[in-house]
Amino acid sequence: MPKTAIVREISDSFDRCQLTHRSRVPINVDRARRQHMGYVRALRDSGCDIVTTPQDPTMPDCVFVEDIAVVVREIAVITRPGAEARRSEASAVQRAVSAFRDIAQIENRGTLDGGDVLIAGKQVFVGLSSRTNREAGAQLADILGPFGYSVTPVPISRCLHLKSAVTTINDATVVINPEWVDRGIFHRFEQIAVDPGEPDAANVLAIGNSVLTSVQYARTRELIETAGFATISVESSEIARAEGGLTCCSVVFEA
Ligand code: CIR
Repeated sequence: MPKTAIVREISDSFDRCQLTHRSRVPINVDRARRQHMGYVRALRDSGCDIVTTPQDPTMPDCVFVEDIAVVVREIAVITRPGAEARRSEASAVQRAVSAFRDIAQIENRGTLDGGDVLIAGKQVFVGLSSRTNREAGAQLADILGPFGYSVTPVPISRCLHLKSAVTTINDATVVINPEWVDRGIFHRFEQIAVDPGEPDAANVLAIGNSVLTSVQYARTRELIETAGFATISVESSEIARAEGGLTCCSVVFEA
């Protein structure tokens, strides 16, 4: 099935991004842009059609489109990001997504970052984090329930988002950092635990038959390959300085 990936250019003000669990270090925006180009190339090589949205210099975090839209086969949900400064990112992403799906919205007083939404088949896990609240989880359940999805809340406190701690490789396999999320919640999945020296390595992006991993997490990549999955590694060190990972920079869905 052909896939579409919505991405957004890196903002001129990227070095003024939000940070929660990381300390601020200088970000080289040109290098971040080169890494982002490599990431987009990997998405294209994995079979995605790319839809690019221009950056906005007033929106430092606009590259992290994942937080703005949750897309399933039946509908797209435009979020209400937990960081107030990021709410203006929604309109451009909504325009891009509405070419593909009907749109629903998370409404005030719900706050939701797409980084907290992990979907495996019809099961949706929602991280209750510093960005995402129970109200938004309930709204998401109301929107997706009629399409047969069930929503499971997952407490998250040691990292930014649920998907900082766990991502799916397919509907039966997760990559997980058990220090950051209760692995019992994912008991029905095969679990590939990250190398303990690479806590951020659970954020991988599976597309078709490949798994995008970060160059800097070589030991976890090896564990994923040993489990039988082909990987493509991309540079994302500069993006990591903005507390972003691989899933954050795209919204991928079946066209
Ligand atoms: C933020 O704090 O909102 C951005 N600096 C990083 C967002 C990363 N997004 C994601 O993990 N889905």
